[in-house]
Order: sequence, then structure tokens, then C-alpha cells
Amino acid sequence: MNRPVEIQQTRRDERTEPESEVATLKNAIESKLLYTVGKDPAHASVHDWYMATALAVRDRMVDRWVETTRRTYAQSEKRVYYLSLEFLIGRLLIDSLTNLGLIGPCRTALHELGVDFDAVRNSEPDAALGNGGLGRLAACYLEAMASTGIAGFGYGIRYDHGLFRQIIRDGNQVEVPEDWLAFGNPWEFERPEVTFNIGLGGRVEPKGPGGQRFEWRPSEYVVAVAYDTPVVGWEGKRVNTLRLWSARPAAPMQFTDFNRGQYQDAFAEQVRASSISRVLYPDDSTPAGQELRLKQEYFFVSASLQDLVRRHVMQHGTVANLPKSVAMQLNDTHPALAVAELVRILIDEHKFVLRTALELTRATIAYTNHTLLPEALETWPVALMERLLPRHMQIIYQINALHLAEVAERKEISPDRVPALSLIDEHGGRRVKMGHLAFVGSHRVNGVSGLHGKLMRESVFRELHQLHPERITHITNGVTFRRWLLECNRGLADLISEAIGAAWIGDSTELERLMPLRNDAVFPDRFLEVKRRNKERLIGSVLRHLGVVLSPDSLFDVQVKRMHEYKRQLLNILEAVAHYNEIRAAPHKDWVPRVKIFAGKAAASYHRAKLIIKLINDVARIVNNDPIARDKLRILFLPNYNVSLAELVMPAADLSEQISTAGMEASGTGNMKFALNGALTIGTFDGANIEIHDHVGPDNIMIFGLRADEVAARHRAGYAPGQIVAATPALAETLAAIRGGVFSPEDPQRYVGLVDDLVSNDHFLVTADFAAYAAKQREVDALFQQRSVWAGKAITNTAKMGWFSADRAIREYAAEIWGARAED
Ligand code: 26W
Repeated sequence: MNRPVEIQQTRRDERTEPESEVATLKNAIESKLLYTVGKDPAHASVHDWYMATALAVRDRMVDRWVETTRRTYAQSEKRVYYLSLEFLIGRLLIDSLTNLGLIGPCRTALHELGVDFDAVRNSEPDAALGNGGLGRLAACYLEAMASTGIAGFGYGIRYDHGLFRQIIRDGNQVEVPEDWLAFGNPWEFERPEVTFNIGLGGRVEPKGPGGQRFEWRPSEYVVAVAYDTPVVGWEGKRVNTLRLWSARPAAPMQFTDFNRGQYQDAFAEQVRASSISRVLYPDDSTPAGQELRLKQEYFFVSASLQDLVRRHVMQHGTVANLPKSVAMQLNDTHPALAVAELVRILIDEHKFVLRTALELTRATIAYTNHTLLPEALETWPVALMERLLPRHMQIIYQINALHLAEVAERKEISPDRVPALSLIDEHGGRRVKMGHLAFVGSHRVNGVSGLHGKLMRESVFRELHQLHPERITHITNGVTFRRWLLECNRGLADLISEAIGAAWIGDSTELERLMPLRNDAVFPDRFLEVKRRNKERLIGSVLRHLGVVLSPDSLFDVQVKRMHEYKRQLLNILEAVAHYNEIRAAPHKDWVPRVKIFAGKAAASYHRAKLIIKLINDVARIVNNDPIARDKLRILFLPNYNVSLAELVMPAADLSEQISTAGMEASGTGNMKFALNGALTIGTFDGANIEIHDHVGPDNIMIFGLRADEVAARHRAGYAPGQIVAATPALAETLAAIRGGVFSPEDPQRYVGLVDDLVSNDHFLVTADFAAYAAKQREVDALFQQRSVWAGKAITNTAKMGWFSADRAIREYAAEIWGARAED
């Protein structure tokens, strides 16, 4: 193949004529199809075309990738390593094409080849290597680092199976294994030469004279193999790297067993080793607590640290200056072992003393906390740690001793605070508190919204904050506007660019220039027209997949996110039932037609969340089949929520449901994506909703319910949900209907436990917020009927969302945490 010529031609020259761009791309795709996929165009499937297209596009990134790497070395740029057990990247074709400026040429090239571009883009599987917000944030930040000119690297695990596929059968969630690699992954480069041995188990032995030094002798090894995916930034400025590790056995098989005919035994070890990167833990907010999870965490931390230390020493000759050239960000506590591992490397392999090793570690590492839910805070049993990572456990004890000695010196800290400050939880079985380890090993600990930062200081890290008052900071999350507006809502993006120019794509604050257009003679209508087309696109998909007919005149009310009690999908569906009752009681009233859309996965073992999915589907079945109500209220549960579904649903939403119990949603990022796409938020004063409120102003967001401090006060005072229910007839009627089996006639007992728990317990204050929420929904109806008023508010949401860009967030991380320089 004409490889050198291709490299020449594929360099993205600003002066390249679009026609030649099309021709080049067309040739490249054809030749990939023939020589790499090995298919004759006459017999190629859509997927074959997708592979050929992706491979051709990947080639375009490679020379820029090489150039970026050279620049990083030559200019000694500070490298930022984002360690995350999850990267929820979704599809990459459109993302890459957009940032390379090749959407148009690629569409034309495929068209000229007789291939439908949209069919090709839709045949890409979603890379679902994450559960929810934390994983998607990591993906947005990778793109934003490449777009703001930061030498960013993602480190994670190349799971064979990402988050399970959700099927809804008879209204129940059924989990099916996901197989994103089944037909190959065109974006990645396997690096069989980049491998590291990862030790596990074994013993720690004293080494050398004096008994001061130790050596870890692991009892087994697993090999980590690197797979690199290029991450291209806006306008192809930079191409960074996402390096994911795959586990391989240290030896292909045991020949002794094989020769004895014990075939299973011969491969047992291999199966065990590769199981480390087999599957993503599907638990959001409950620590998995299993040994395999701890192995995953250590596996990717160890591989990443060996890799980055090796790179640093190669370039700088010593690790003594590590923090000058390297910053590491821990995405939650999942990579918190990095603290112990780096200290271990510095002491055992580079002969530093503990104090210096910890100082270097702390200057290098920073940690982001993503949740305050007590049940989600990771801890590992000391006994398990001692068995799997004996040297690390020893080091954690030493770090703890140093840390507690510092506590003892501080006279203002009362000794009875020591248990709260210790890295070891002594209640019940002894456990290592990973949040504390991450805190003590980091120079900055950040929350993901203003409220979250404040609550961190007051709750989980109260004592540690008192000890290190400068350490906790907060950087409100952001989302990449390339994916979450430009790519997923082409209609709106084009309209915006036509109105204010395209500079907003690189500088999101430009969106503010839309504000005067709220009063323009035509812009608001065109804005609403785009929304309508997005709704029609979703309606088409719902019709094809679920056979349900919807009207674009209805208000599209959307709650899509992981299923969790604190996110209160239950509040939403209860209000829907109450509204249904209202409609039935006065069918001829002028109701604003509404489509309520839900989607989200529940952890397989989270029974209550799965029961709520069932309830939504049960209510949907009755409401949607009721001739009195069906034109006024529709309820849908869309199966298998993932990044691609989000890209379809969010641009079509009129109303965004962000209704968590105040104080419980660390930030939320879906809230930003909806608002950016011109949806109004109905929400509590929680997480980043508060900041969205501050940006769009109180008239352009529908806030209701208890505030975080009021929630805390209710809990303290002792809370009686039964009394609230009794005093709220609409709620009482709703709960009675659900409890009595109106929505589950085939199993009338189904929701007895759910309702009884709500009336007696209601930990998430659903009943306390119900009346305020229901009233707010009717206010929403009234607003929606005033077309131009609604349009003004929707435009304001898009216009004021500039601050919530991931570029802004990354610049803040760079300046306040990493000491790295972003481009202006
Ligand atoms: C150890 C198991 C585990 C797994 C996931 C514990 C905790 C989690 C997190 C709760 C996962 C998560 O996605 N958190 C979300 O992070 C987003 C990005 O910062 C925030 O916007 C969401 O509010 C937060 O719930």
C-alpha cells in the first residue's frame, strides 16, 4: 500500500481543498476496507464500512499524535495522569471526525461510496467502560485536556466486558453481558512490548544491614499489557493518549500439568490472571468489597505507576523531581493505592526515607471525591490487604504513624478525634479507609461542586480538614460541549453558529451572546423549531424500538441517570400517578400533554432500585392504555441507557429532572447537558443545580423542596413521613393505589413493602418534598403554554451554560491543582 503517500496526504493542512479531502478520505476508506478489513466493497456489511472508516480516521490522528508526543518531550511539558477505574467514552467516530473537522468530508466520501453515513456511525458499539457520572466525567476531561493543550494521559482498565446491557422484560430489568470487543476495536493500538509485571501476595522480608529496609517477594505475578487509544482535541490541536491495561497470565500455561494430561489445571492460573480485566464492576455507590475488585485497583495502579515512573526517569534521570514534571489525579478512591504504591517505589526501589517519599508523593498526587454517601466510601479489610499487598499494608501503617504523630503535635486537636483521623477504622473488623489514605497522600482534595466541597469539609473529612484546612478545594464539574452540543445537537449548534459565529466551540463563554436574541423576531421560533426536530428524531426511534407513537406537541419531561433511591425516580413516578389521578378526575380540563421519559440502569443486586424500574413500567402500562389519559400523559422507560441514548434524548428534552435529596448528589453532569441543550431544569438545591441556578437566574430554573441544611435538620429532629402522607391527600391517594395493586393487578402485594417503607421511614425525604414538587410541575405546565416565554427561558439556559464547560473545569484543575499550563 502507498503508505508514505498516504501520510503526506493525511496531514491536516488548512489549505487542503474540501474536494481533495473527500477524495483522500474515500481512497483511504476503500483501501482500509480491502487491505485491513479484507472485504470486497460489493460484499461489505455496514460494520465492515464502519471499521474501514474508523481505521482511516485513526490514521489521520497518528501523525498529530506523534507530533504531540514529541512536543511533550521537547518542551518538557508537565504530564497530567488521570487515573480512573472508569472511562465512559461511548462512541468515538463522530467525536474524532468532529475534532478533526472531517464530518462533512466523511459523509460525502461515504455517500460517494454508496454507503449511508448515519448507518455507519450507528453501527459503532458504545464503549461502556464506566457506570455513570464519574466515568463519563473522566471521558469529558480527557477530551478537554486535549482541547486545552494539556499533556494529559488517561490510565485505566481495558475491560473485556463493560457495563451490562439492560433488557426490560415484563417491566423488569434483566442484565445481559456486554461485548464491545466482539467485532474488534479499531481505535486502539495494542502495545505488546509495553508490559509490566504486577505482583500480588507473598511476604515482606528485611533487606540489607540494620533491618531498616524491606523487600516484597510476591507469590504470584500477573502481566499488564498496554492498549493505547488516541484522544483528539478540538481542531486536532493535540492528540493525547488513553492507556488501558489488559491482564495476561505471566506464563501461557503450566507445561507440567499439560504433559500430565491435566488440561484444566494447565490453564487454571491463566484464567485467574486474565479475569482481573474481565469485567467492570457494575456497582455505582456501593463498594463491591470483593477481592477481585481490590486486585483490579492494584493492577491498574501498579501498571500505571511503573509506566509513568519509567518514563519520568528515562527523561529526567531521577525521581527526586517527580512533582515538577508529573501530576496525578485520582478519580475517587478507586486508585487510592497509588499513594502506597508510589511511596513503596520511592522507598524500596529508589532508597528514599519514608518522610521524603511521602512528601514527593503528596506533591504529585491529588484526589477527587465524587460522593458523600457513607455506603459508597471504600474501605478494605486489613486482613485482605495483608494477604494481597503485605508491603503496602506495612507502608500504610507507617504513613498512618507519621500522620498521627503530626496530629499529636497539634495541641488544639483533642485526642478523642484520633479515631476519626486514623487511616484505620477500628470498629468491628479493622479496615483501611481509602478516602483517608487518598487525603493524606494528596496535596489537594477536591469536591465536584460548591456544595459538595462544603459538605466534605463538614462531614467525611471534617477532622482531616481541621488538620489541613488548605487542602480541600472544589472544582465544579464540566462537560465537553463538543460532544454534548456540537455532535449530539447539530441543529442547535448550526443555529447558534449562524447567529453568533462558531467561536463558542472553542470558547464556550461566547454562548452568552445569545442572550439578546431572546427578543429577536425569528430566533426564538427557530430555537423551538430545532427542539421540535430533535423531539421528532427521538419519536422516530421510540416508534421503531418500542412501537409507541408520541406527539412532538407534548412537553418532554426526562429523567435519565443511574437508578438510585437518592436520585428519587420514585418521587417522579409518584407525582406522575398523582397527576394521572387528577386527569382522570377532570378529563376535560385543558391539561398540558406530557411525555415522561425515564431511563437508567440499576446495580444488579440493588433490589429496591430494580423494583422502582418495575413500578415505572407498571404505571406506564396502565396510564398509556387508559383512553382517558393517554393523550395527556405518557410514560416511557427506555431500555439500556448509555452515552449514545443520552445523545439522542437530551437534545429532545423540554424539562430536565434533577430531583435528588438535597446534599446527596455531589454535582450531577446530566443537569448541565440538558440545560446546554435548552431544557429547563426542575430540581432541588443540590450539587451543581445550585450553580446552574446562579448562572441562569431564579426565573429560568424550577427549584423546589428542602435544602441540604433542612434535610439534615429533618433527620436530626426525627422525621414522621406518615404524618406528611396523612396531610397530603393527593399523595395518600397515590400511595394507596400503588399499595393496593392498582398498577400490579396480577401481583397486588408487589409494592406493599415499598409503600410501607416510605410511610414509616422515607430516608430520602420523598414524602417531604412531594407537595412542593407537584406544585412546581403545574407551574411548569403553565409556562410551557406560553410559547415565547418558554423559548426565552430555554435560550437563557443555553446561553448561560458556558461556564459549565469541561474546558473551564480543566483550566481550573491545571491552575489550582496540577501546576500545568493550559493554552489560552
Ligand atoms: C466503590 C463503588 C463506587 C462506585 C461509584 C462508589 C462510588 C461511586 C460514585 C458514586 C460514582 C459516581 O458516578 N459519582 C458521580 O460522579 C459524578 C462526577 O463527579 C457526579 O456528577 C455525580 O453527582 C456523582 O454521583
